[in-house]
Amino acid sequence: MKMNNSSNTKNTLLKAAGISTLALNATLAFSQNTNQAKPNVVIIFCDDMGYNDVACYGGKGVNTPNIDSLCAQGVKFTSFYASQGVSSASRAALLTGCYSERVSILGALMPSATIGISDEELTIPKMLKTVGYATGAFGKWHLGHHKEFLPLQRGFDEYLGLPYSNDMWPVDFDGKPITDGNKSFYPPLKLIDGNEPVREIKNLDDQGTLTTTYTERAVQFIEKNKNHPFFLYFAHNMPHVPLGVSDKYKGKSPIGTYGDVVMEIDWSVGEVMKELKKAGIDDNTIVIFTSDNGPWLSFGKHGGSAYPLREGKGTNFEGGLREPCIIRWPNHFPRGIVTNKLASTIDILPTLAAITGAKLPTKKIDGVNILPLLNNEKNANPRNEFYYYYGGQLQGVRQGKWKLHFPHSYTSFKGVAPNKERWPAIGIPSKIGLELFDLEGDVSETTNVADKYPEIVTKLQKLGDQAREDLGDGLTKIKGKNNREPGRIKGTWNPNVKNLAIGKKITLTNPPSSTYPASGNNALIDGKRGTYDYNDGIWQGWEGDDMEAIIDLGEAIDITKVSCSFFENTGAWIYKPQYVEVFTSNDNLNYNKIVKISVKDVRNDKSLGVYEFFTNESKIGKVRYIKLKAKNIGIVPKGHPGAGGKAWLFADEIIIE
Ligand SMILES: [Ca+2]
Ligand SMILES: [Ca+2]
Repeated sequence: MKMNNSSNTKNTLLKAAGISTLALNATLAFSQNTNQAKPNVVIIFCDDMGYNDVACYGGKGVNTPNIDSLCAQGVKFTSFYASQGVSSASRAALLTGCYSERVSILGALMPSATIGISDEELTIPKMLKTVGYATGAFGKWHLGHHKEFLPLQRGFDEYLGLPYSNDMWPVDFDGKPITDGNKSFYPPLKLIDGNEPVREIKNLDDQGTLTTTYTERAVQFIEKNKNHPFFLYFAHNMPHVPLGVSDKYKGKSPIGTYGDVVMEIDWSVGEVMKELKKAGIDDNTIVIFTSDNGPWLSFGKHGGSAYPLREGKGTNFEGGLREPCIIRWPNHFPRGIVTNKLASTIDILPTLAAITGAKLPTKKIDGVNILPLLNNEKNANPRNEFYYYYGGQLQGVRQGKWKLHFPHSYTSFKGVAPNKERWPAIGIPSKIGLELFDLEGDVSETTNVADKYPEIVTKLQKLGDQAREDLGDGLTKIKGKNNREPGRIKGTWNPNVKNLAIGKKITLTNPPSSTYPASGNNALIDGKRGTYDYNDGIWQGWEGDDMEAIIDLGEAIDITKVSCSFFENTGAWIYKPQYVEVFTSNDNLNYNKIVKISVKDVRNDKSLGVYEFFTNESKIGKVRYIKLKAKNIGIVPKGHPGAGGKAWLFADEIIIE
């Protein structure tokens, strides 16, 4: 499709201005002072849908009459951004109104993840509950699969769905069970109702039931809550691979299974709209349709298209995160207008706050109220800047029509031929330098104009500096001042422990990996104990190496016990030590081994836990030096997708009593 070249942009703006006048004359524009009943809110959030995947955004070979009719009845955005080109980060941002870096949910959380969205964050459902909304989430969650992070614990009254992506299952791309390779280590994929698993998704036929199952529950939720305001968060697992479609749409699209799946999503949109009409509430329901990130191009025909945008999912080119977005609220927002002004999923929370009168989070957020845009107010431009983050790296900034990439690596799929049906192709490792693009004239990011506009480059670099100071940047190794902690599974232990070694001297024979240094030298004897998240900045990690620590208590003192805890999360390549030895000495030369604790069989049991190794003498005696050695298993054992690679050993804290 052609869009956003200069003449089209002009047409768009002219058209928008015309409708704006009409809307204002008819006093239909919505303001916060309305006395009407609070509107219901429906967010339909697709997974990996590209910019070019529905008919009203130029998609070919897909018949999407229901989505197109939302377009005709609402506001269509052509510069709307998911906050980041990857699932968990994108979802965290949508539900908190923050850049993902602020709430520290990055990338796609794997089945081995032990974090989730923090309970300290005011999510959209929690916010809307404060003003009387019923809340339901149906579909993909991906903000922490452990019970304490599931939707019911984060503001939703009801939930049915998959806890993460539909490809996180022990099944091969062809739908057959897998016994080796990456996915063999994933636990069975379970559909969760409330907090309980109810059904296993075992094969491609099961995948084909998801869209229908979610739609039925969404429709029931509307039926049940039609008499008071509700928030329906309908997050499809489709069209993320492995594609699954029911018989209703199998073979219906000339472009193949991907088209069938999109058509089934369109059917689902139609069912939701039908139910809203039937309940007589469609006029007072805000419907938002968008997606979490761009198309997964490595899957060829099984991924979507972001045409004419460059690249797709996992990158910070426009194809990675610029999404179709339609927002419809009849009699309030104008019909059938198109805006090319910037907006993002992070703007939805503050906009809903403005509409419903709910109080904004007290913590800092990044979203802005885009009601002026939705009301088509003259010259409205509530968001003029956007930061392109990915996994903690600030890879670019946009201001107005200008986009500056900071030098970074990415994987390109330009010109990469698709692999066989359902199997991913391998992309090309690529790099981009400091490059400036004019997104109005060159939406495909083809021509770097940095040399031509040095003053724009300088201006955008300054914006980048502000973002780095606030949220950090892995590319320039700047730590942000205002990143907040994710939710973590708390240990059953006290995070602050008494330890005779606090303030004493510790020497490590092998330094920990530079990726997991924790707080530095004294991390193992600082009185603080790690959570169930090895990434919490408290655990020290050794890759392939053993841990050996010598603690000097300064003088010989009476001690009764030495212990040390180790983290195990084999899905993340972290194993218990093979054995732990404890020695004591009074001269730092002659050591007396007091115990060797061996683990019979360190295996790939997919376990997650913290294991405490301790001496069991009732009294050790007067000693000055304590040496503790933990033997890394070294190599990841057979049967693990990482077999043969270096195993990790994570330790904290060495407690002397
Ligand atoms: Ca996604
Ligand atoms: Ca510690």
